[in-house]
Amino acid sequence: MEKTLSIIKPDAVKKNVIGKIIDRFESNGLKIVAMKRVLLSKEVAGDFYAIHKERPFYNDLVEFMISGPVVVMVLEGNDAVKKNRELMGDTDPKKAQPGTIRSDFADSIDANAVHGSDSLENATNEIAFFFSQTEIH
Ligand code: IDP
Ligand code: MG
Repeated sequence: MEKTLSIIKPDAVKKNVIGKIIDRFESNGLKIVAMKRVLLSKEVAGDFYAIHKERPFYNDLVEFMISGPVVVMVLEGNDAVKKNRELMGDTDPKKAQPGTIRSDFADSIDANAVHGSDSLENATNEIAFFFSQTEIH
């Protein structure tokens, strides 16, 4: 069993498709073992995406992530990291396979509906960034 971090981004929360996205996870064998809806501060969003600090889109990404509430979740299941990335689809919704979350619910590469950890190591760090052990069951 693996755990991974998922974030439903402000664009998808505004579209009122939290339930539809969560259904993709639950229908594909992933279980939500922690969840909260939060409005990130600039500092927290900036820290979370610190690995992208040198990328040209970093400031826009941080501004976007604080533009409205997000839903942060820990997903658990077999191969959870890879399975979540498959369900999400390509970073660019226009390149994402039909039937993936980003293809179905996202409009652009900067407003792309969901975040998902890209490795087991990053998943462990990202989960600890948002949740204490007592919040994961
Ligand atoms: P990922 O979310 O598919 O793992 P990353 O390369 O880790 O993609 O990028 C993190 C986030 O930064 C993306 O989800 C997207 O919101 C944003 N992003 C990535 N590349 C670009 C870009 O070329 N232009 C604008 N935003 C981007
Ligand atoms: Mg990434």
